[in-house]
Amino acid sequence: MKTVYNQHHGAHAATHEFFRGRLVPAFEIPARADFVLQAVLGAELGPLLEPVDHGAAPLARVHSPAYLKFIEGAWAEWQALGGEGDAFPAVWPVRSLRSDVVPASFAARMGLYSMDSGSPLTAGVWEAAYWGAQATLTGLDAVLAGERSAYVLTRPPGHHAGADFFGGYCFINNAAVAAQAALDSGLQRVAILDVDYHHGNGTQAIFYERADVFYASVHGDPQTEYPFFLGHADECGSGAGLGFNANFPLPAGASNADWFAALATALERLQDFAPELLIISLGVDTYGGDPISHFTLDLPEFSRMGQAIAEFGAPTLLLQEGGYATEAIGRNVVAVLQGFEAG
Ligand code: SP5
Ligand code: ZN
Repeated sequence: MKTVYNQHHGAHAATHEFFRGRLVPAFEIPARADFVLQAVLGAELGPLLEPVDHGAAPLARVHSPAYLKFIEGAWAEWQALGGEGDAFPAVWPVRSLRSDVVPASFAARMGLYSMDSGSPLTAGVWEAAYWGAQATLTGLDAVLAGERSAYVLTRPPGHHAGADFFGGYCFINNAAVAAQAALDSGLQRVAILDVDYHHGNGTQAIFYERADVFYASVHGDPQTEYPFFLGHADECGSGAGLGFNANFPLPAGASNADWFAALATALERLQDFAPELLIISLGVDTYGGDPISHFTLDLPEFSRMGQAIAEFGAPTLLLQEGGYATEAIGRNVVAVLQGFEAG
């Protein structure tokens, strides 16, 4: 399997994030991708590709121009204000407040264009996220050209980012960019299967009213797990998109048997959709040793996951999302990819 490696990922290097009233060391760090790269190279999975620049237009197919402009220039604005350290939002336009007026204040726009205070915005966030989307598009090119699969090794992740907001460590929604680019290249039906521990609220929202992208996700129940405000089982799509969204929330601590039962149901729903392309939001924070998540998958399960995805039988683009047990991410990802190759 070809791996497209976003070698710009290290430009985004947060030091801290907020947790229970304190700044704690950031979880979403460059070492995550470094460990995966070492594991991918060590496993001799296949060639390593560099991202090819497709420009910003494919990003603007899913994100608003105002949001993209904001993210691109946010660090310079923060610096001009004398910001020290990473930038965090602190105020949001919740119910009864207006989000249709774009404020002049940078602090206000940080809130307008974000969903949480847990996603530090850094000096290199645009460089890393832009090239992550380019790596994604390069991986898509390989699959559209006839490869059975490709894996995109990138960070920051993408699936929490919406059309006009960042959050959950995500800034550009790579899965959404890939799905839209695939449709723009002539495909009719694209499936996104999200196996990250967290529900991919951004991806779901972007395609919620559309019948050309089916979003299915197995994740920790939002009653207790981030992102809390989306990802329930009764979210089935709306309008033309009704019936093209399927969520399989599981309680924190769910057994591996329950996880695979949910995966099987999700894959059945996607099989009925008969997609021409399968995009996997591949978070490995479902790992038992993950520091912020509560499922119990380990190497045999990651391998079995890869096999199940391969047996689906569609051209498959695998995109790196979460996974925070830094030293273990590499072997967990490689287990999925090798399971796929064997499947
Ligand atoms: C892509 C992805 O996996 N994003 C996850 C975002 C999770 N945000 C909430 C993080 C809460 C951190 N909790 C720290 C627990 C320390 N014991
Ligand atoms: Zn996650």
